[in-house]
Amino acid sequence: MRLIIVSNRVNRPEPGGKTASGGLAVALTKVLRLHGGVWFGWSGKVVEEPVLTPKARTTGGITYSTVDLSPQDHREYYEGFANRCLWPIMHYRLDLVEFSRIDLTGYMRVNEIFADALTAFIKPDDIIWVHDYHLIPLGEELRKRGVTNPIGFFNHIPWPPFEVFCALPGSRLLLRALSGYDLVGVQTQSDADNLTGCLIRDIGAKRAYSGLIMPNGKNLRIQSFPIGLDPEFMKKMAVEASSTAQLRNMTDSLNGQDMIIGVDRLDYSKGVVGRMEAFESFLTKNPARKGNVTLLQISPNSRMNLPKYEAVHREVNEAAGRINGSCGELNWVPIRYVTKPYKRALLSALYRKAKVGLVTPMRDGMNLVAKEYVASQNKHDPGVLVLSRFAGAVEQMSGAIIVNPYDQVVMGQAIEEALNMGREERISRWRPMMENLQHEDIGWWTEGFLKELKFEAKNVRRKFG
Ligand code: ADQ
Repeated sequence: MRLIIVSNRVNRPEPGGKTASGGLAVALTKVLRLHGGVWFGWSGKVVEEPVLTPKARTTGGITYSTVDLSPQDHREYYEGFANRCLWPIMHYRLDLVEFSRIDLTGYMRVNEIFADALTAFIKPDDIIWVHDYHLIPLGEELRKRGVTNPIGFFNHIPWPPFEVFCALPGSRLLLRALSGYDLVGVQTQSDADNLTGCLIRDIGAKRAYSGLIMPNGKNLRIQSFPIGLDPEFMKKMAVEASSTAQLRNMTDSLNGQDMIIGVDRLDYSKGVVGRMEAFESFLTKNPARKGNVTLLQISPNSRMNLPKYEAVHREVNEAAGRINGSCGELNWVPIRYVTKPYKRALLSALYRKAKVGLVTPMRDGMNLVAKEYVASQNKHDPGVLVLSRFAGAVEQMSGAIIVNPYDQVVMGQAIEEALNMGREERISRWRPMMENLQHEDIGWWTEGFLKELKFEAKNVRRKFG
């Protein structure tokens, strides 16, 4: 059985190419390395007259099959409906939603283009796994074209409750379209409950023993599958990269100071400004700490064509500048803020070096940085994870200090507690988190989803022939 992974963007490794700094790209690369198969989606190129037949290239057992987008498709589908409308609404930010019917039409059109391109090369034995909010209607479009293969969908970002999601004009269109899938996976139980609530209250789906019965009579199962990573690989990278010259230079520049780390794509959902202000609150309450601790915040720019992202970029720059100006000294800078993507090996060594991992999103589907930080630690002297109660990872990372990202004072106190925590307590908090990562790793996630998808698909075929 061949696996076809579909996502908006295909992360094809290019010699000397850029490091991917998105959770989905990192995770799907790993899935296909484990499994082999085809990865289909957008090439990342915008061209005036895109050819609709996918271009395919096979490397390392993975076939990368891509299509280009036209400027109009890119504007309406990707920047418009997906990122100006669905992304904020899924992160509970109704105030930031910019809905437009033209963008919704573009979103549906690109899903049709993807479905046409895919249908042409699907074989009877293929299993199809669609990823993320860009492609909610794709399953239904494939069904319209006669595809009867098992099709699963996984949403990497949160699913908000009825009161939020169903404020979206077009919510019913998207919810009904989910009946094209045999299985819908989300990150957490609360996402599963929210999506179920939307389906029942907005389009009248009914609860049944086997899941939900959609208005068209189709069965739909919704289940949480918290995404994992490869903790052993992360640990190995962290150990190896810790002895590189690059890391040594960085460590020398710290001059014995403790380091706190934050790593996020620059996005309003990640709570970077609040985190910097929490660090400021910590320094104000603990002036003796000035000069002997530093916050390293690594935030590569993302989606910079969108005004909201330009604004976050500005706000983070301003916060870093203001705090460095007011708390810094002639010979000490409190916040080191960099916007470059770094190689994963270097990131893992930086995580290992940091006494505290600050992961404080306002809302996040899972947050792989929290897991990467834990996996990179030295088991004899691990650092402390400070984690937002609104990151999906919180359901598995009970050894973290859990904080409310809207409360900078409490986050400041959490930084203090983390920096002062004794070795024994740090080990006893870290160990169960690492065991969980080892058990619920990326292989567990992939196999768990695919096993349930095959099971559901078989059930449906048995019932409906
Ligand atoms: P993201 O919003 O991209 O993912 P996250 O899960 O934290 O968020 O993943 C970010 C990834 O990018 C991590 O692997 C991190 O190491 C990497 N990264 C960040 N900054 C980097 C830098 N400067 N250089 C190199 N790499 C960098 C979405 C959802 C998440 C969900 C994932 C996976 O928003 O909630 O966890 O998908 O499902």
